Amino acid sequence: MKFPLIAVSTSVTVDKYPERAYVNASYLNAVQQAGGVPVPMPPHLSPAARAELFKHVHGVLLTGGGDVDPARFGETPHPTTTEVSTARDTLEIELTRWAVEKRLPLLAVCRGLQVLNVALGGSLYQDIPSEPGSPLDHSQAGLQGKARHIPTHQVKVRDGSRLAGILGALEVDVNSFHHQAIKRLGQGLADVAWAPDSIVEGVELGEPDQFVVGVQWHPEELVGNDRAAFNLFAALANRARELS
Ligand SMILES: [Mn+2]
Repeated sequence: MKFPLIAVSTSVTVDKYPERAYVNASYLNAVQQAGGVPVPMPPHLSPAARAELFKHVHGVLLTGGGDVDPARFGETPHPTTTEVSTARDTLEIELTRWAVEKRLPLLAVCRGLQVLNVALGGSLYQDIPSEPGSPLDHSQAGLQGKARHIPTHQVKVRDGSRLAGILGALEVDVNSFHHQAIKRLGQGLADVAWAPDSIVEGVELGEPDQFVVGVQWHPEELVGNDRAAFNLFAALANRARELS
């Protein structure tokens, strides 16, 4: 039994002293529950350190967090734009392109899905209530603090998609903490899951032999009592194990 190494991107504090790199423990727990060894990769790693780590990891998990800089897809920032880190964007876009090129399995969560999309040339709605507008609350407003594991909207998954196969379901109830969403899809990405308001909630790279999957919700918070959520991490770890 091998333990694949999974690169896990981290958040960074923005405009706070001291500057910190950090990652929610739920991601680290989920990767380990699935049999992988999480390797946090903060944007503070030097190019040489990154290159060295890239050589050793077998899979990539892009985590949630602040907004991708709208300049990355040619737009000026909406007033609600929050926690933009150029260093984090750069590292994660690099990780994404590297994983795609090297055909390493990649699971992208929330902001991660947005990074994946932008790294492949796509664009984002910067603030769902403003554009495209939606009657659905994607921020779980009113459910604060420890309620991150409570699902608040449904997602429908395309039958026959890789994501449907992994989840083992065509409908899942999900938690939701995002105000951005996919607008134009990145090169080679297919949208394969949607909220009831048609916001894209899942994507995958079209090529059948490549494991690149993104979800807009937060399965890392659900793995304890949601088989479909656990299956996402298990699929990542299992695919990575084949390369370890
Ligand atoms: Mn949502």
